[in-house]
Amino acid sequence: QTVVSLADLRQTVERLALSMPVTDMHTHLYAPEFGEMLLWGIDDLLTYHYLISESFRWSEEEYSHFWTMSKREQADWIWKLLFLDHSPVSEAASGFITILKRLGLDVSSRNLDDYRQALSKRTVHEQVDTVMQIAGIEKIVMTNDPFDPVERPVWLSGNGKTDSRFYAALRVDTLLNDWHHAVNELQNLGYDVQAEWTERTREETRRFLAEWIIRMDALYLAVSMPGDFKYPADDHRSKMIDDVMIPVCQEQDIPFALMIGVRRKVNPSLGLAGDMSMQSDVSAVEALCRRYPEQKFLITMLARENQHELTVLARKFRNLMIFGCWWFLHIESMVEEMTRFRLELLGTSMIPQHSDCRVFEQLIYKWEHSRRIIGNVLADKYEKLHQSGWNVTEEEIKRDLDDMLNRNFWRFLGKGQ
Ligand code: RAT
Ligand code: ZN
Repeated sequence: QTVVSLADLRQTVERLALSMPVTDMHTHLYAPEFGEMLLWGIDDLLTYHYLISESFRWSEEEYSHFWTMSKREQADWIWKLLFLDHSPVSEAASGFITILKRLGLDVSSRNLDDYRQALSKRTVHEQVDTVMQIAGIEKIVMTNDPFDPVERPVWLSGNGKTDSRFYAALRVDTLLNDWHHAVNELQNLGYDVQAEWTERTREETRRFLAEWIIRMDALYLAVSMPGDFKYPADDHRSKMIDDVMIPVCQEQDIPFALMIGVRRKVNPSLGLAGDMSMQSDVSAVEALCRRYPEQKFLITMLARENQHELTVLARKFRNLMIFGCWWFLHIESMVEEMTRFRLELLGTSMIPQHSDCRVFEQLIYKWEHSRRIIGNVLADKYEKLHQSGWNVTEEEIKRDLDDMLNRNFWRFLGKGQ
């Protein structure tokens, strides 16, 4: 095992950061078995909700008219506004260009129909294989909701688990954030629940979760929370967490993932693109970690202002794993800033990124952009060590990257290979 010389250090770290296999621990992607739920191709890429909100900044178009357009028309509209009339310098727009380039399309032609045609020759299976290979993604964790009428039958028919590259995460937003609706859904699925928090309701909600965790082989429970999420509090969320989520997670031996700091629908006319970020109360996570030391929590927050405090909290609780640069933080400047202070506060004992992809080819740009930054920040740290006489080997660089891009997640789950 030879040490990497200072001259080769940065290049070696970059090469490995760009190529080490990744476990993408939170996405909105689906295995091909999920049919239309798996979005891919040019028109889905251009109608990504991140690009929709950026486009409206350049247009007087009625929101309602946009939503009556076909997907192809929406894509044409976005392409013109964000790529032809202005330069695609934003993270999401430049990401689309990275995708075109890596797929081997002629970026300089700016010919959207050529791109469409090139991709339409591919089958979904070919595209999934190609993209995973280009992006170096080995394992993908989906976002799975038993209340979704399109998704549910795939699980009930046993087809949800056929592709071993894809894993499930059971999303529990409705149970925590819209109990009224959840009661209806649970009743329709045959669970004996009612709006009041009775013992029978608690039991049946636990039974529902346990059955679906087992059916999906879910790796963790997940929820997104508004910034004003408080814990403990005298409210539905705290009762649901204490009486249902935690007991079920403990029994099934899986973590609970909380993504905190979203303010939904600040502009409802924008649909999915109309959500905003807000500051959160880190002490809610602190209280959970202290109260349930045996329970693992995967946590990410949406406000930049919360990141440092949350990272410090991870120094205090080993049952807390921070992950990803979520949503509006998934831009190069924030990834750089966050990765740097996370490394400085926690070393490599964190999960620096997840993709949150909704459209399959996005794996290419989201990971390429982040891998480059992670590699660069890490290289700075190794160079500094080198100056003090601490030399790393290529094996050690691989180990460190493997921890951050892959193994920390599995180890935290208790499934470290
Ligand atoms: O990043 C996104 O695409 C958001 O719309 C959300 O889906 C968020 O990531 C979430 O999981 O709630
Ligand atoms: Zn998400």
